[in-house]
Amino acid sequence: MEQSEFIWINGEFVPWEQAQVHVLTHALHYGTSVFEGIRCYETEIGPAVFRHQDHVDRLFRSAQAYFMEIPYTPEQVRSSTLELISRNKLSSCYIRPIAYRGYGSMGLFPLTIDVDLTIAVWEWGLYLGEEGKRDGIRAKISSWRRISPETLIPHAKAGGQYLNSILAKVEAHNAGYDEALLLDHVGNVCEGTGENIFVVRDGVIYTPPMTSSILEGITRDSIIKIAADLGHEVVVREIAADELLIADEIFLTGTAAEMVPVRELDDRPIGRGQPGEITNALLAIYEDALYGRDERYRDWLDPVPGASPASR
Ligand code: PPE
Repeated sequence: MEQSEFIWINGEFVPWEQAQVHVLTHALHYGTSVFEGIRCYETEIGPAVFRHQDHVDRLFRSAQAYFMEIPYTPEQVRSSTLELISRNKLSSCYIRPIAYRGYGSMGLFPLTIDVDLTIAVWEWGLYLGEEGKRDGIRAKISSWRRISPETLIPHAKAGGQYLNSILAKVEAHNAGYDEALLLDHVGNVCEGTGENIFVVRDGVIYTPPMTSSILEGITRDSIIKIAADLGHEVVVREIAADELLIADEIFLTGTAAEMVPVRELDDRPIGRGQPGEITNALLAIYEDALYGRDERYRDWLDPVPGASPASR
């Protein structure tokens, strides 16, 4: 991976190579961590973090779901992240804050173990590649079902929960596909391994609701708003698996992946087997929003202080 200079650990800026944990860190054994994936873009108004506050808020909600008290305020996390980007002299990067049960004791009762917080920033390309974003990807419906609210907390972004995504991802990869789509525990469409899903049919845009065990994506929310502003009808409702096969367009959304058209599902072309019209129209405005080119969405940008468009 692309290294940067410093990582923030429990309030200190530590050189990248020294950012290490003990092998008996609780989270390493039991997955007791919660994290975020955020991106900073080099925008019209200088380096700025996209929907920063919303990501920080979700981090704290995920922590609360697993009884973790983060020993910093959301504002400290936000401002430390901005300072970290600035100290690393980055103008665009991926941001990974993670709160985790640290070193202290073993066993499944976690409440006596301190919660540590680290924030890392580095340059990271698109999850499913530039090519995937431009031409669309080939996806497979996974034989693995998404974690259900009966066994875990799908709305939390917690480390251990990603074993589910990993099973689906490797299965799809080994079968020669770019990405897996998971159904929820009752068989409705849920999401990709690290992306939410949208389906377009007869000009209407559909996406699964909270009750389909999705992670409530911030990119998903941005796309819903942009689509509505463009005058599209957006319907949040349960989607049956077979509706995917008769869709005109399908696309995925997430911070790491951004927005990715699905051109083929289980070896069948979706629509004309290439990114659809509505997908492309939304993608263009979403990119304008990310890079500060559309005034309507400037509120979504949190500028990195001290950096200016000319400071590259
Ligand atoms: N579902 C899952 C399971 C998920 O992990 C993500 C983000 C989303 C939906 C989309 O959420 P949002 O980024 O708020 O639009 N996945 C993050 C981590 C990916 C990773 O592989 O690591 C991300 O995109 O940063």
